[in-house]
Amino acid sequence: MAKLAYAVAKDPTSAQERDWYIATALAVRDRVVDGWAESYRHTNDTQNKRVYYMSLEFLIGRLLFDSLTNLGIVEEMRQALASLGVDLDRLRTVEPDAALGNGGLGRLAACFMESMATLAVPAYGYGIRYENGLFRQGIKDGWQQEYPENWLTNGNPWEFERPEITYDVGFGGTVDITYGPDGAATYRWHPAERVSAVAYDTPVVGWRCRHVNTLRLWAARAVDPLRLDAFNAGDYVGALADRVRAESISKVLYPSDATPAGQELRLRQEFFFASASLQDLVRRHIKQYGPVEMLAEKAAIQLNDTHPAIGVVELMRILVDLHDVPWAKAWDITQATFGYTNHTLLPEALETWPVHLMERLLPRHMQIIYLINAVHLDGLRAKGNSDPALLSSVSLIEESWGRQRVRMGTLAFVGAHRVNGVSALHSELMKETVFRDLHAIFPEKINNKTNGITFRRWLYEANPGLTKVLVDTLGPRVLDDPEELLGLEKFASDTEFQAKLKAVRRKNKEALSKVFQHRLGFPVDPDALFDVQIKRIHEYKRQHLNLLETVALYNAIRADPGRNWTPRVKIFAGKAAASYHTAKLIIKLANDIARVVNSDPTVRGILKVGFLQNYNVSLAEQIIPAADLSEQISTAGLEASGTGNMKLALNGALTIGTLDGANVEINERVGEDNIFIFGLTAEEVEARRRNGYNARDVIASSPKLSEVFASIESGVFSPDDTSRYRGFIEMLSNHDHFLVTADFDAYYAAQRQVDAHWQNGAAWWRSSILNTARVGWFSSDRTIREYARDIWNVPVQTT
Ligand code: 475
Repeated sequence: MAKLAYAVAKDPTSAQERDWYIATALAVRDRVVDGWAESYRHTNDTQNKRVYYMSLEFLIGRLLFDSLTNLGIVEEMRQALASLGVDLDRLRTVEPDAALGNGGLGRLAACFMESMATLAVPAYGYGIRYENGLFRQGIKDGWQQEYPENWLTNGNPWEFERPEITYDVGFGGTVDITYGPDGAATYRWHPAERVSAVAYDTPVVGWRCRHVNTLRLWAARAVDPLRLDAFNAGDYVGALADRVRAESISKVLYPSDATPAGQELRLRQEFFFASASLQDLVRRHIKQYGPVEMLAEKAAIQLNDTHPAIGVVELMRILVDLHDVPWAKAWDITQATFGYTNHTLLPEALETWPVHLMERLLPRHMQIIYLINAVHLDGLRAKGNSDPALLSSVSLIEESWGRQRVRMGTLAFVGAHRVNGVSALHSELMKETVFRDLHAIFPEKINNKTNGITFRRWLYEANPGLTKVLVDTLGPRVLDDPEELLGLEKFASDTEFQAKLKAVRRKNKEALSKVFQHRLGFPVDPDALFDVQIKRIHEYKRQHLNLLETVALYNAIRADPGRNWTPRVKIFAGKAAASYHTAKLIIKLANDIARVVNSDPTVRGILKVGFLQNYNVSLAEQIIPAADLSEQISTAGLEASGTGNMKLALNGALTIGTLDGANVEINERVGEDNIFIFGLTAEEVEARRRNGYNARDVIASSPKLSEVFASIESGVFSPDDTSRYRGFIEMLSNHDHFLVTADFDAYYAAQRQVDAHWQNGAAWWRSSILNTARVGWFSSDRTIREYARDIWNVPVQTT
C-alpha cells in the first residue's frame, strides 16, 4: 500500500493492474536489495574469486514470481494482496517477459545466473540492455509476422540505472607507435569514435535468498548527445545523427539463432559489451587487489559462445597497452582467466569476421590478433608441426578465395584454458569435427559440461501442483536437493500416487486448454495425449518430421476411423528467424495442416493440431506442466544439448527422440523402457551423408511417406495455392540434408509405440514418475558445481 501511494503515486481506487504490479514488484525488490548489499559486502570481505558470465543473450522471462519464490514469500504476498482485493496470479501476467535472447543459449545463461546465486558463487552476468528484445510473433493467414517487442515501455522495476558507472568504448581511428629509450615499442589506439556504456543492474536472487548476484547490462549512449553547432544552424536531424548511431548499438537483439548475423552492427555490439565489461572488471580488481597480474586468481570469465570472444583481445590490449604488462605474461593471465563454451557445431553458425572490417572498426585489435596468431603458430612450429595444411587449419585467420576472415572460435579456443561442450555427445563431436586439429594440439582443453535447468523456475514456479505432491511425499528436503527425487521410484507403480499425479496433470491440461480457447478459438480435450514440440523453428530440429507424421496419422485415421486410436493434440510453438524462409514455411505448413485436420469431422475427438503463437519463457511455463509427450527429434549430431528436453522430462512428459545432445544422457538415466528412442545415430547420419544419401529411393520404399508427400505436394493442405509446397517437397526429395525421410518410418513406428504405452495407463504413469524421479541430475546447480570445480576454481556453498 505504501509503495502504491509513494512510489507509484496512485490510490487503490484509481490504481490499474499495472500500478499494483509495479507497487508489488517494488515491495519485493526492497527485500531483495537487503540481501544484495549483504552479498556484496560478503564478497568484498572474504576476497573470494568472482565469476563473470559474458553473454550477448539473457532470456530471463518474468521476475516477480522468481523473486517471491526464492524469498519464500509467495503465500504471504498472495494473502496480503488478497486482503486488498488484488489477485496475485493476475498481477503476475502483467509483467512483460524480458526476452533478451533467442533460445537455448540465452535461456541457459538465465538458468546459470540463478544457480550461481543459489550456490553463493559471487558472479556478475554481463550483457546488453536491448531496448527491443526478441520480436513478438503474430500469425496472419498462417504466416509468421514479426512485431517489435517494447518490453521497457511501462518501465522496469527490477533494474537500477547506474549513471556513475560508465565507460567509453572506442571504434575506428588509428594506432600510434612510440619507441622507448630501450627501443621497446608502445602502442596507443586513438579511436575515431567513442560510445558510452552505461550500467543497468538487476539483482539475481538465489534459492532461499542465500545470495544475491548482479546482472549488469550495458546501454549505449552518445558521448555528445547533441551537436549544438549543427542544431543552432538549423540542422536538427544532423545534430542528432551521432547519437542515433551510437545508441543503435543497444537498440535491438539480433533475432538470428544458431546462425551468425554477419553485420557490422553485430560486431559493434560484441565489442561494445566486451570492452565495457572488461574495463569494469579490471577496474574492480585493481581497486580491491592492486596488481593486475593477479587477475586470474581473483576473476574467472566465461565466454557464452564466441559472441564475446573479442574480449580475449581487449583484455590483452588493456594489459599490454594500458598496464605495461609484458606480452607473454599478459597472455598467461588471459588464458588463465577465460573459459569458452561452444553451443553449436553447425558450420554455418561459426562466427568469422572479415579482416578488412576488423581493421577498420578495431585497428589495434587486429594487430593484436595477428600477434596472437604469430606466437600461436610459431609455438606449433617449434614443437615440430610443419604441415602447412595443419597450420592453416588452426590459424586464427581463414583464407578463402583471397579473402581473409578472423575465426572467432579459434580465437576463443586458444585464448581460454578450458573449452567445453554442453552435452557428452556434443563435447565428443567437438573433438572429432570443428576442433579436431586444435584438440590434437591442446588435448587438455576440451571438457564436457552437460547443461542443466533451474528447478525453481521450471518445477516450483511452473508446476506448483506437482511440487506440492513431491514435497508431501518426499519432504521439503527435495526442494534443496534434487537427487532426493529418486525417492519417487518406489511409488512408480503405486495406484494412489499415480492418481495424485494424474489429477495434477489434468488441471494443468485444463489450464492449457483455456490458452487454446483464448488464442486459437477452440478448446482441447484434457483427456487426449498432449504431444508437444516447443523450440525455435529450425530444419535440423525437424518440426517438419513431426508434421509429416501428423499427416500420415491423419491419413491412417481417415482410412479406418473406427479403430481404437489414441486421441492426441499436437502442439507446436516456436519462432523462426525473420530471414529464414524455410522455417517460416514450416510454420505455415503447421497452420495449413491444423486448419484441414481440425475441421475434418472424421478425426474429431481423435486428432487436433495447434500452433500457439509467440512462444516465450512465460508460454513455456504454461505448456510444459501440461505436456504428456516431449518431441526431441533433431537429426542426430546437430542439437548440441537441448534444455527443453530436461524441463519436459522433469515435469513428467515422456520423450520421443533421437540419440542427440542431452537426450543420450536422459535416456541413460530414465531407462530405455521409459523413453522412445528412434532413428539414425550421429555416426549413422555421418555415414549416410558420406555415402551420398538418396531420399527418392527411401520415399519410394515407404508407402506411408509417399502418400504424405503426394497429398502435401498436390495441395490438399493448401487449396488456395496448390503449388505452395512444391519446392519444399522437391527439396526433401532431392537434398534431404537433415535426413527427415531417412528417419520417417522409424519415427512413425515409435509414435505407435507411444499410442500403445498411453493406452496402458498404469505403465504410462509409471514411466512418467520414473522420468521425474531420475532427472534430478539435470539441475543447473549440478552444472554450475562442475564449472566451479573444473573451470573457474571457485568454491560453492553446499545446499
Ligand atoms: C543449442 N544460439 C542447444 C543451447 O547450450 C543448447 C547462435 C548464434 C547466434 C545467436 N544465437 C545462437 C545458439 O547457438 C544456441 O542457442 N544454441 C543452443 O544452445 C544451450 O541446449 O542445443 O542449439
